[in-house]
Amino acid sequence: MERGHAFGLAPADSIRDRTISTFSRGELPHFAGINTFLKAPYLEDVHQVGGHDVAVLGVPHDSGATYRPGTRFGPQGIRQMSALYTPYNYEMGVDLREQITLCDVGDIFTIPGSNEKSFDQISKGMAHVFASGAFPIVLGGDHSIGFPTLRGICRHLGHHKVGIIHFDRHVDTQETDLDERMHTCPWFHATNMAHAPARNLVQLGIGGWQVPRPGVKVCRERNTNVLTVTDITEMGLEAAARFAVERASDGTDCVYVSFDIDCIDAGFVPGTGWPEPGGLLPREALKLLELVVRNVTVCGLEVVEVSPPYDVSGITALMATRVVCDAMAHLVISGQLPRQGRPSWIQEACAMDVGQAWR
Ligand SMILES: [Mn+2]
Repeated sequence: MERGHAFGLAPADSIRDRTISTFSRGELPHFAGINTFLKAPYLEDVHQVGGHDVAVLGVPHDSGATYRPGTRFGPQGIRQMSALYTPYNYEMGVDLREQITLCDVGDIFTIPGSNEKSFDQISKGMAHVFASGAFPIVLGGDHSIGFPTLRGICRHLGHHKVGIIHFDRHVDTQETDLDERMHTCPWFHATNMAHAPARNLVQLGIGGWQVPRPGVKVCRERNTNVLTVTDITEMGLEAAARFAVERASDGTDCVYVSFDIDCIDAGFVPGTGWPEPGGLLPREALKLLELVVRNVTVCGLEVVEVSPPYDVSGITALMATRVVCDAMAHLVISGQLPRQGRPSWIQEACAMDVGQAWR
């Protein structure tokens, strides 16, 4: 309140609730204000990012979309819908504002005409946030960004290894699509990096009529771990999560979670590039996320493929908000946040074998 009054003036005399300010400063009212994620402070100077437990960064890139674009508006769409949320979750007893320091560092400057230049920008930004010690949460963007985000992390892993838990209807493992590294391709290139072995890639929710055969071939050649929606529902969420945790953690030091919003049934997430019916129910996806995040050492999270131009009432962006907020709460409950010192797998020094060009 002091801050609200200092920066936004005390309210008009007729206002009985004297905690209100004249200019909206802080959370209330939810419909007012400048949208950062969850109304977190906007951090203009990215050199200061290491002073926070969590940094949200937008990656407004959709040049990797092979059909419906629009995910360049994903970060703004998610931020806008996140204004609907308070930092408090009744069921989990977590208050994110009280328990962690969160900032929004804004967006990466992506280059719409070039996936490769955008990838270099994304990797450089991700490496900066990751090396600072702040937990990175990425708002996509199409799924092509999965490769450069993880490449940024690998730059600072030293000799450590990272597993990937990938929620999606699509395998996203082919080398190229339409002659470029598109959103169907991130895990082919990510698992080419020595830090991210393909045997630790777990793919949850795969299925339907949009899984390209070139990608399936790569999954088989590299022995990735695929669970379809049918697998998950038949074995049960607990067993599916246990499988994911075991495979992703086996021989690795941390796990990157890549959540494609289209892993959820198209009826709940129409605002996405390749909607596919028959996906996970929201509560199934959220429960899987809980069982995963609480039981592995997570080094970063991305939520991708929210396309506001195709969205209805912002429900897809709202689902992404929910995924991000739930994940943060699970990180708090499992003791991963706030960070108790710097995790040993974050190395200040760059591993120079991971990309030379984007220094
Ligand atoms: Mn997908």
